[in-house]
Amino acid sequence: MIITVTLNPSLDLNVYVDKLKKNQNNRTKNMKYDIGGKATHVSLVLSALGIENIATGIMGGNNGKRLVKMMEDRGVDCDFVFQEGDETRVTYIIVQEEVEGTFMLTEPGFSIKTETFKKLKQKLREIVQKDDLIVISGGIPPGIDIGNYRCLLNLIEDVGGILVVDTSGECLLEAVKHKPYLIKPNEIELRELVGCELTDEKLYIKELKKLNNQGIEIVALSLGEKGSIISTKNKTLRIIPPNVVQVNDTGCGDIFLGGAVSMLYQGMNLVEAFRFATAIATSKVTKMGTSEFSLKETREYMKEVIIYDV
Ligand code: TA6
Repeated sequence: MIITVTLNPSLDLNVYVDKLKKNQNNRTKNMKYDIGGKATHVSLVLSALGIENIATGIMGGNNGKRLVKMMEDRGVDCDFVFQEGDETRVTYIIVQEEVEGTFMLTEPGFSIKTETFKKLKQKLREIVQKDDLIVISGGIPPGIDIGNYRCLLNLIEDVGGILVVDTSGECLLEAVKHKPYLIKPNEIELRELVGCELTDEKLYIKELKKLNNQGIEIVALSLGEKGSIISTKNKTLRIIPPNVVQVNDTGCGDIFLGGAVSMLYQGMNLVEAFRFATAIATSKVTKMGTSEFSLKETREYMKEVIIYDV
């Protein structure tokens, strides 16, 4: 079983404009609510592929109910802890139709009560079985500190869960200490983790190998539209995605992780798992929303993904 944990989910509101103009009235062309990413997106990919999974984490209010309904409508088995009296946050993504690139405005999210966090830990104790893959993505909301985060990772390990972590900053620094099976930093997150400027891919690879030698089986460094570098102790892959028009890049990293986890869980080798991951993220970037992708397009894009050993 795969369980995805999103501590600070978001209801995404995509706002479409021609091109943002400063100090002017930017009339929107369309607005569309979508499922906010992080581990929720991993569940969307798993469910689209018919792979059994449970999406959990902490939600609140009507936004939370709306988000759960949107996920259930896409076949995800949701089992979130709801905190009464608070609303799951909304993230605003401004999508410019005339130029590539988006602007994302995120709220911190509501403060998690001690009781709520206890309920989440209890839920994980109940549902996590030995050798389950536990995908925990995103940052920690107010009310949860790094000590709580450490406690959560320890709990997952104590019940025999295998960690997949996609996070940043102090959470990533903490997660690395738990030797997760897979982490997926981007360039900024890796630089922050190692605490130095990395000017070329050779330096990236050196740092990825250090992380492998610290016990992290797979490090997938996402390089956005430039692709990714996938590193294990005895293999380094450089992956180049197909060249497509980017409509909305938000959520690509999460869908990429969903693709990789789906394939690795089914026993695919590293090359094929990340070929699929790259192809599904490519499909996603061509879509207007933050959680959309097409498996049919993914199968086509897989033929165009370039992968070579470094
Ligand atoms: O990674 C994409 C995404 O999950 C968006 O869907 C949006 O919800 C945003 O990131 C939230 O970012 P944050 O880092 O605040 O959790």
